[in-house]
Amino acid sequence: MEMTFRWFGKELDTIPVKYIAQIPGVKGVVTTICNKKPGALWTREEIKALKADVSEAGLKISGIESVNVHDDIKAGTGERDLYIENYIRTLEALGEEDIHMVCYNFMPVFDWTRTDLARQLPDGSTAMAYEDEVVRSTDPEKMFDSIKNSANGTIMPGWEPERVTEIRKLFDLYENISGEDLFNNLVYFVTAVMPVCNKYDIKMAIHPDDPAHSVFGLPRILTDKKRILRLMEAVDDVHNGVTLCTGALGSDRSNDIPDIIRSLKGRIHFAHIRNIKYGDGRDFREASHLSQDGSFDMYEIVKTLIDTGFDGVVRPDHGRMIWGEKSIPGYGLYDRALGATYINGLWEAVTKGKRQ
Ligand code: DNO
Repeated sequence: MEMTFRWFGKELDTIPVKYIAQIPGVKGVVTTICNKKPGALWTREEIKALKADVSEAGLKISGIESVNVHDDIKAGTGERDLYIENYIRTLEALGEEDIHMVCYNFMPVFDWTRTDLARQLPDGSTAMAYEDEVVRSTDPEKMFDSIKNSANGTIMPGWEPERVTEIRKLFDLYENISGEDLFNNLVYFVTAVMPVCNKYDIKMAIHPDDPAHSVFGLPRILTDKKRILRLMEAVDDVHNGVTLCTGALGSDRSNDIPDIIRSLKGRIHFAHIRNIKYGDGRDFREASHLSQDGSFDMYEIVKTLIDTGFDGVVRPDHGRMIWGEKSIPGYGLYDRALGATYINGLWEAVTKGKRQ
């Protein structure tokens, strides 16, 4: 496995990339061109510049998180074929630049959703949390405001304030789109990008829906084992793969993560490893990575990845805000670095244990 760290680039991230190079075992970053709008073309020059920023710190780009998919592709409307063509050309440019893993999502309108970006924990740290009742009683525009106001002055990727002006239009776009339509549009998109992925050996790694159920009445299609396997079978190509996000999938407590890992053997190209702690009903809050702090058995998750031969890119995922740090919520340096170190420890223990 390749241990990495998410970095939002020198303009957006509060963390200098050279600090990331000091975390034990981290050899690469997953990153993106942050101000790129979904659907826009990435040029080789821009990718080269991003690579130069990363390699200056002695790191490599282990994958892109994300090349975002335009809502016309998701909804199957308007300029979808034009945006797919741009996506293909972007993949071609990434392939030419020797980048071989791309994470993306197919969630309508919003990327991930949380209702609280800084819930106070007893030890004085803060963590992101989700409360179903808040989503049910808030409208999406208000949600944008509250996210903007509690983002430590940073811009939350996926929740860029200017998007609020498009929200109404986007909700109209999806008004008559069913989950089945969304799934068919996803298959159409994945089928279209497979030839370029095969040519350059680019592994597409779709991120599951976070949380793993509908929010604001929007359709969701990647929430459990059955639905993910349906996508794997619909386009049965190793380049059509998955980001195994434990926190996103685990937000539905009926999802058995080790079982999902086993069923996706060979198709997991990227792992987001983090822990959450369940509250009532669908509510949860994020936790440190350690098993005993949350609801997941992190040892079992790492062991299952290793047992099934997973050899892809790994990163610690959302961390708490600790030691007075102020950064993009979920993406501080300290708690994620602790997470990377913990996952590395589990990895070493399981690997050596297997040899005996
Ligand atoms: C949240 C992340 C997501 C993820 C995208 C992939 O913190 O896991 O924003 O990067 O859904 O496109």
